[in-house]
Amino acid sequence: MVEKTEPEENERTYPVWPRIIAMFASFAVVAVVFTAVALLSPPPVVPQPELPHIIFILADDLGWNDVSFHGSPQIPTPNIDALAASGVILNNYYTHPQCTPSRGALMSGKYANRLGLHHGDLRPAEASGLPLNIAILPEYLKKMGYKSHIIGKWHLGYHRKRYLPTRRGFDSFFGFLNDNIDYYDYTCFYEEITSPEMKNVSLAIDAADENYISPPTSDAKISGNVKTLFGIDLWENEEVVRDFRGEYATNVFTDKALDVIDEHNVTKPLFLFVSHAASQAGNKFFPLQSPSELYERNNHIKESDRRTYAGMVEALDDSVGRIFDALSQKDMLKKSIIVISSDNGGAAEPGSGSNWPFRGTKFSLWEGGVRSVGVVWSPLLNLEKPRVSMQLMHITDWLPTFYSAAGGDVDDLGDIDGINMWSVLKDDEKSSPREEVLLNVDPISGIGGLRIGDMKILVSDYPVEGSDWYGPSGLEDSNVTDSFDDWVWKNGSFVKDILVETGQWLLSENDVWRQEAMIICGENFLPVSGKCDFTNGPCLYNITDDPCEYKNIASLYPKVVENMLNRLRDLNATSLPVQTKELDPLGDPVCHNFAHVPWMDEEDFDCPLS
Ligand SMILES: [Ca+2]
Repeated sequence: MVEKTEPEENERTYPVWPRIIAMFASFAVVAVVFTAVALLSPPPVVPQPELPHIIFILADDLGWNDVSFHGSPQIPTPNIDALAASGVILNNYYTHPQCTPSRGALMSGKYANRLGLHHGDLRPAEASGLPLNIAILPEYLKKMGYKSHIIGKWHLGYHRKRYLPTRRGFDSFFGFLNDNIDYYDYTCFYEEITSPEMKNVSLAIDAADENYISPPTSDAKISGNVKTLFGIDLWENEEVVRDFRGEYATNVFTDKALDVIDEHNVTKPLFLFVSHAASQAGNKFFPLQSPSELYERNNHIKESDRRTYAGMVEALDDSVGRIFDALSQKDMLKKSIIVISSDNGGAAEPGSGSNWPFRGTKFSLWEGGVRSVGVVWSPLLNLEKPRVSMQLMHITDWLPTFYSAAGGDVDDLGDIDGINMWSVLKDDEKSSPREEVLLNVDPISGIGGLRIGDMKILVSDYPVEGSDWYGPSGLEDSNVTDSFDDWVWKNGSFVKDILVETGQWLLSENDVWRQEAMIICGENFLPVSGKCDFTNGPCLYNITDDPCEYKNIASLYPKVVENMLNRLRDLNATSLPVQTKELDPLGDPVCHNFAHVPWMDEEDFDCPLS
């Protein structure tokens, strides 16, 4: 069961020490002696672990333009911005284009194609998962003495119990196993067309976000060729939590993270993976779900869905603030590395996220799909001022980076694709050791993308959906009047307050810093000569000069195209077979008392419709 955590949300509490002093003072005469002793004594020294605490807060589908530190004057993210303003903004940071591939890459340090997870997301009742013969981040950290906890989304397989996070190095798990849940009732609904003939007719369904598109066609429904999987997906370790609903998921996951921090023995290093549902759509029929007070907070946003979406993002930002506050109260910050990352770009079309001014949306290999939100903050970086990093980085890099920060030898990690960035993150002068990023290569869709240095190549067997530039820019209904910083922080920020109080606030000049993190591309003139048409061959962009992918320059650089295609083929040759499988009818929650479970390890169950 979920335990409510005091204090109430947004109610700032203060360090324990002054409260202890105040308590002593209320005891009459005898206590005066103790009070005097307490006032004269230095604060107790909290023992620190040798190794850093690692707090990884992963947002789901958070778009480039859905945070204010990239310069969007629409959704204020005062806590994330405060971390960015005293940390490192990762402005050349890539992920894969959707959930499962990115999460597999994060956990393993390997590109998704080397996990067999490169053709889309795992679906419920699909007997696939992150390969068991690959060691993952919490397993490596466990050997170093870490306590590891995952809260929120897993989405890396569960058909057998041995795929559960608690069997993969995590000491505890509270969250869900599939792609998405309803933010209030913790059910997961999934639906797909099962007949091969109808799948061909509805090809767009495979390519789009199942959370946003219309349900399968009425023809498919009439013919009975639709498979619906619907059930509870909330877990505490290896038990289904059946009787919990009615509280907002982002707040519940945050409460749980605070419990973990509160109960943690600070002499041990902690790996806390808060894998939020936010800001992905929760439910096919009611995709955008925000607490009403957060909807009200953003009344400057006129478009209703975007305003609801802003509330989802603000809940996420509140979560960052509360987690930071909890770490501060436990005196853990000085040994902490905190990362905020999205797993892919925003669901801009269809959807209410925004990657503006980037091109494309979640699922695509345009920058809007794969160039993701990233921030790292840590006193261990020894920064003298905040900075915007243009050092090329990929989500696979976190495994060796954390391992190195914890004093490990990255050679222990074997043949991974991730590169240790720890020393580079500390030093703006160093160039990134990473020279290329495999964005993805999918043998089924025929879509592939690779960046080497400034250049990026994209290939596809057919025109790619979601290839336009989607708003909102945030400029339409902004209510920023004078200082952008004042607007972002007008309602307070736990993170900023704590950083200022503890002398760790690094910003010396308001507003200017944001401009460095903004991508400005100018007007899209779409020259006919530079249009991308995949039926004519690959498209090539100089991402450094043209981050918004306006001008396809493939015809100007045939040798570059040839070399990059060869490299893409080489990387494709390292792929494992795609794991995507037909849905297993025995995995239907209807067989398992209305819950998504590791069905292949269930002994007694009954499928009424089979
Ligand atoms: Ca995602």
